[in-house]
Amino acid sequence: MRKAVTLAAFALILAAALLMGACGSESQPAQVVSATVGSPSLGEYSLVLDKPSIPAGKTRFQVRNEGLIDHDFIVMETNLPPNGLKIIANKVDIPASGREVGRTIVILAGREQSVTVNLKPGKYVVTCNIDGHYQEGAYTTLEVTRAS
Ligand SMILES: [Cu+2]
Repeated sequence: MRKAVTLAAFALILAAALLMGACGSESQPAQVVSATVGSPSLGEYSLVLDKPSIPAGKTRFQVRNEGLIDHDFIVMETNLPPNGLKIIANKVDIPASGREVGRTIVILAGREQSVTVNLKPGKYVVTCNIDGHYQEGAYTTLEVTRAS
């Protein structure tokens, strides 16, 4: 009996500790944006987000490559028009085009990766930067608004 009470008390303390951890500022949950590159319906060189506009803050991009070839995913803050990024050696010249805030490594066909970034309000372009893919249309815009 005494042992059961001790166990119950221990479980309560553990639950309280877990709850406190979950509410701590360091474990602030990220909002999630789903990205699809190489969608079969939109084409191998398509990149779409499930939301065109999100509030500022910690954001996890969950990127799925539904194509038949490799792709990657770069998040860049830029005031250039999305179809007007600078090109060097058949790829987007990231430093000349804006400020990179995050990227995945190469995502193999059929695989998924995530990248978590802290986004400030502004205009962003997300693009695949495998040779020639941006020029084929594998990019889209993201607007980040002030968090309410
Ligand atoms: Cu690509």
